[in-house]
Amino acid sequence: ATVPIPQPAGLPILGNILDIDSEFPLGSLQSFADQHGEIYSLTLPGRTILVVSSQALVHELCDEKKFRKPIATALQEIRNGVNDGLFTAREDEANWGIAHRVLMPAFGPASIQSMFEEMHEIASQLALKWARHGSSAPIMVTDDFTRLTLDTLALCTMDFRFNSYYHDELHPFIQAMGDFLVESGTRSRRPALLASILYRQANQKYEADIQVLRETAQGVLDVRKKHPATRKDLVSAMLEGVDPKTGQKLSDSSIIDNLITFLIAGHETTSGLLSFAFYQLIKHPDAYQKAQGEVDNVVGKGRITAEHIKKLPYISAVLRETLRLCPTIPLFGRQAKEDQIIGGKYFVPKDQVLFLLLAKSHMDPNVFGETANEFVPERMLDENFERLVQQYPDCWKPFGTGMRSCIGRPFAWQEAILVMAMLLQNFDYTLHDPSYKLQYKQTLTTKPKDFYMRAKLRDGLT
Ligand code: MNH
Repeated sequence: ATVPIPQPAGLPILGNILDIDSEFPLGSLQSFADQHGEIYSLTLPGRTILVVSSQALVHELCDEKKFRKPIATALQEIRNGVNDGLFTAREDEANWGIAHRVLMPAFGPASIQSMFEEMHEIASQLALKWARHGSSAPIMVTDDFTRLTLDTLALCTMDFRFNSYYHDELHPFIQAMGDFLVESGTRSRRPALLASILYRQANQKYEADIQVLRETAQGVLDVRKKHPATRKDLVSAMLEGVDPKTGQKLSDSSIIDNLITFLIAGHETTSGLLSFAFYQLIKHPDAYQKAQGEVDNVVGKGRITAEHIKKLPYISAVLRETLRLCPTIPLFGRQAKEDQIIGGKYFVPKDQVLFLLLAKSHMDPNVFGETANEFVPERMLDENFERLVQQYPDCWKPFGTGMRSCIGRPFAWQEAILVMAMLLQNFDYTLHDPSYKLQYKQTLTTKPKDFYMRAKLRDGLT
């Protein structure tokens, strides 16, 4: 027998839409979970979604035989700019498989390691900036890390320099991408009927932004076609790669879709991770000492090299624990392939969309015990982490699941460890405003809001 799925009371027609904070929807989803438990249903204009927030239910939904990635809400709108690129392709679209098989090797270990020097270069630009600004200047953490992650991604994968640290204004591409993402989110919450009449100006700006994105990507592609592969990177893989299964290559428009996709998917997430990691370390002096001590022991005062990256387990644990408490993609979707019963008692019809609320399941007390809400990097040290995910599968899912999980994970990991190590090696950090309380800013991803810190050089720069 099945039991009804709890639902917060709402209004006729509008359903629960007014109960959801449009600035910070995540906060509303979390408080519904506090009130209604591991699963609840939300009624929005035109559709109903289910939200799950326990490790046990998340684990069931990660079953690839029973559930797939849905393309709904904001992802559906992002298709206006990038079509069936890797992130936004539907399961049945052939271009996903072609791009996935062609691009996987570009994210293999050897390939990622070959990007180390260019990652190091951009990280050094940031360190230089902080050194020059001096120890009392407020650092807008998320802004500086967004410049870092975008410049790193574009340089390493496309041989393209945004040079974000050398301009006050962000590159037009970056501006257009930001506006495009925000508008995609907004559009997904607007009633469709009114959209084309009432929002003409917004729609024109949206189209113009998409134009900027596609023309910039086209420019990257043109340069490479004129000067064929002087180096092996993502763009060369896109141009030369042949899909072993179909024998097909990526079309030019598919290359453009995917170049923009990588720039979108590959920067805010890592930038948010680094920002939250610094917040957590500043707030937890013990962990801070251990992380900095590890860098001092392993790297010392010399230059960080690719070999050091695997020898910094505590830094790794800090990053894992940060993504547990502050997953920068705080929820992702699943869709039922058939009628199902989950949790032994909840009926889920075919095609139903469900959200996995990581920002809740990552703190499941059944898994993480009394310290579920606390920052304890030790639990994420390799041995403990392995044991945890074996005993409670899918209890840590910041990179998504199954065949649609993050292709950029090894890239993000190497970059994040390098940046943490270099910045801890060279500076000491404090909050700019000692009374700062963590708040979230939510776009497609989440990051800390209004978080400023200060960086004081320890010795000279290395
Ligand atoms: Mn990433 C998919 C999280 C860094 C490129 N990424 C996903 C998903 C999550 C995710 C979650 C699955 C979303 C879904 O199911 O709808 N990604 C992250 C996090 C970081 C990250 C938390 C950093 C920390 N991602 C990166 C980087 C790149 C990248 C860096 C590029 C170099 N991610 C992608 C792409 C996909 C993806 C591309 C889509 C993969 C697919 O569907 O085949």
